[in-house]
Amino acid sequence: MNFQYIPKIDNADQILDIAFRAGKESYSRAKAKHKKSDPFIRLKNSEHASVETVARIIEKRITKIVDYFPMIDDLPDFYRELMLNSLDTGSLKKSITSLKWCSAKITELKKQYLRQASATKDKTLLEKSKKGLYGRISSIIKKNNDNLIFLDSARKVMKKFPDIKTDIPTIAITGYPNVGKSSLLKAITGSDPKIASYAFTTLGLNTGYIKTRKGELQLVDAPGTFDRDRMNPIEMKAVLAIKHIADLVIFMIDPSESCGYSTDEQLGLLKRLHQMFRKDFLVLLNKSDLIEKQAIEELMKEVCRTAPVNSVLEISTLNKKNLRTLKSILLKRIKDK
Ligand SMILES: Nc1nc2c(ncn2[C@@H]2O[C@H](COP(=O)(O)OP(=O)(O)OP(=O)(O)O)[C@@H](O)[C@H]2O)c(=O)[nH]1
Ligand SMILES: [Mg+2]
Repeated sequence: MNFQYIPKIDNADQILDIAFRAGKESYSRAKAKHKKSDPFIRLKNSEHASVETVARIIEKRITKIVDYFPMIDDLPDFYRELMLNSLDTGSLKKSITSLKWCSAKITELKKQYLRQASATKDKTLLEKSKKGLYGRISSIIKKNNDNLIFLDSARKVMKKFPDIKTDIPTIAITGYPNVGKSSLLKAITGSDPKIASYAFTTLGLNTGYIKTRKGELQLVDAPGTFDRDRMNPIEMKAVLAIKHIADLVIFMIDPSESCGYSTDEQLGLLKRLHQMFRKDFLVLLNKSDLIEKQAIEELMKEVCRTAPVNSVLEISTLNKKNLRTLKSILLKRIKDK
């Protein structure tokens, strides 16, 4: 799902300004069109055109805003929990309801005006009731200014939601910073995440896809150390992705410790994540190009003592060691689910 393209939401003054300006233009156009008509009919037609335009523009703008915000209860679990954790969803629902009411009210007032205007033969009354209508429209929209401002701030939060598919087989790649998670994503999916020799390079959830016979396999680079008391917004998104979307979790270890974390620390995180998520885990010992075979074998035994994971594989994203094997393991493990 993608929330990245919700357009900016105007405030009350901006909406009114656009609507009334367009109303004025419609008025002038209608006046020019009915140049030869009786002056009262000409006025009536011009006023009608103006009112229709003002109401149409406001109704259209509000419908667009309302349509962009999804019904929270209809969202997939991942996005629903993400919304609940990152937004005041009560205020969101209230703002949307209020805007819907506001649009319906403006439609009703417009119809009321047009009925009265069609019936009248009094020029002063015609002009007075249009003035009254525009006054009420302004006041209704201005009363909703806080809702419009709130929705625009919600839009900015939602823009940062990751674009993840929630209905295809998915693998989450976890592990300490700098162990090579993004390098793996790039090597096996061809996506192009940022890779660097310092920790916390990935500041969002990168995704990559592998084509399979039945469709696609999604890989999500889920960065973070997942310290319960100090989780940042990216880690929170990663936790939700692992919890709600991942069918399999890859835990990546850097046995060379060039990532800046000892193997003991990394095994500690593996244990914690395994207990936290209770999912199917596959452990990868990356950067095998930097370490002796014997050290790798010892670490494999250590991994199995730490957590009952289903398989451990040594790889190197640098020289592509075992990446083909890994791909076929992933496809098989996902097929079995
Ligand atoms: N020697 C060697 N270096 C590797 C290997 N895989 C990744 N690296 C290097 O390790 C560093 C970190 O790689 P990233 O892919 O950015 O690591 P990450 O786990 O995504 O890091 P964060 O985004 O900070 O969590 C980079 O300098 C990579 O070039 C490997 O197999 N061998
Ligand atoms: Mg990364």
